[in-house]
Amino acid sequence: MINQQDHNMKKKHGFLNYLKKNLIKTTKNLSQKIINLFRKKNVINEKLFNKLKETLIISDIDIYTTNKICHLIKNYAQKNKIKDSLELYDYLKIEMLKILLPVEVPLIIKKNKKKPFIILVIGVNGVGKTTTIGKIAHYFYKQKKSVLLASGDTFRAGAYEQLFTWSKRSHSILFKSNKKKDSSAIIFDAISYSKKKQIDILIADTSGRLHNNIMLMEELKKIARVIKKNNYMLIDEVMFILDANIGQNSINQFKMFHENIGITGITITKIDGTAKGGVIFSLANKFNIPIRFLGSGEKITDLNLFNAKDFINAIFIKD
Ligand SMILES: Nc1nc2c(ncn2[C@@H]2O[C@H](COP(=O)(O)OP(=O)(O)O)[C@@H](O)[C@H]2O)c(=O)[nH]1
Ligand SMILES: [Mg+2]
Repeated sequence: MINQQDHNMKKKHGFLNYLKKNLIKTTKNLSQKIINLFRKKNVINEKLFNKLKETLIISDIDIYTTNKICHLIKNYAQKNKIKDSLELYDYLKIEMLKILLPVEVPLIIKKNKKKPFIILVIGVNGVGKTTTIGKIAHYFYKQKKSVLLASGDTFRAGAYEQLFTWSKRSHSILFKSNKKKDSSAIIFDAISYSKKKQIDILIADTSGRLHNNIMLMEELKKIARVIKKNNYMLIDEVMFILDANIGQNSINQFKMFHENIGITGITITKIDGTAKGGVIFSLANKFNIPIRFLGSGEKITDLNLFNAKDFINAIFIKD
C-alpha cells in the first residue's frame, strides 16, 4: 500500500516517477538483471542469450513471448554485427515497447452512445474488482458522467455494503437491490433503471469465487444472455480484473474467463509492490486485448490509464 507521500509525488513529479516507484520490484527483478547482463561488456554469444531467456522467464514472461523477444534480439545482433552489448539493451527496450503498444487502448465512451454504457467487471475473488469499480466510477465522475453501480456479487457477505462505501467515495449511486435476487436479475433491473434515468454509465460488480468455476461461468453467461435478450443491449465492456501478484497463473484465469464470456478490456491491479509485472508482456503478446487501467494502491485515485511508453520507461532504468 502506498502512503500520502507517494501520492504527493504523483502530483509533483508526474506519472512516470510515480510508476517507477510502484514498479520498483518488477524493475529490480527484470531490468536490473538485464542491465547486469549487458553492462559487463559481455561477449554477445549463445550464453548471453540463454541468460536473457532465464531473466525474462523469472520475471513472469511466458516461454512463448520470451522466445519471440530473444529471437528478435539475436537476429538484430547478428544482422547488424553488434559488438557493444549495451546497444542490445536499447534494442530490447524498443522491442518490448512494441509488444505493449497495441494494447494501449483507453476506454472511451462515445458522446452519442445509447445510455447506459454497460461495464461488467469480472475476475476471481480478491483481485480487486470492487475496489477498481470504485476507482473507475470516480474516474468517470471527474469527467462529469453519471454513474450507477450494481451489486452483482450475491455470494460474498458484505459485498453490497462494500460497494455502497465505494459509491459514496466516488460520488456515484448504488442501485438498491435485493440480495435474494440472482446476479442477472439485479443487473437487468439496474439497466432498466439506468435507461429510465438516462444514466451515462452502469458498472456491474460480480462474484469471483474460484472453488466453483463452472457455476461462476454459468452465472456470468446468464448475465450476458439476460442483458442481451431483455434489453436488446450489449455489454459495452467486459472488464477482466487481474492481480499482478498472481503472475503466470493469471494467464490461465484470463483464458478461462475469456473462453466463456469474451473479455474486451483488462485492468491490472496491485502493481504496487509486485515483482511479477512481467506478466503484462505475456498478456499483451498472447491475447492482444486492451489494457485499460493499472491499479496501484487502495485509494480511489490509485488508478492510471495504461501507457505503454511510461510503463517501459518505468521498468527499464538507465543504470
Ligand atoms: N495494494 C493494492 N491493493 C489493492 C489494489 N486493488 C485492490 N486492493 C486490495 O485488494 C483487496 C481485495 O479487493 P476487492 O476489491 O475486495 O477484491 P474483489 O474480491 O475482487 O472485489 C482489498 O484489500 C483491496 O484494498 C491495488 O491496486 N493495490
Ligand atoms: Mg468484490
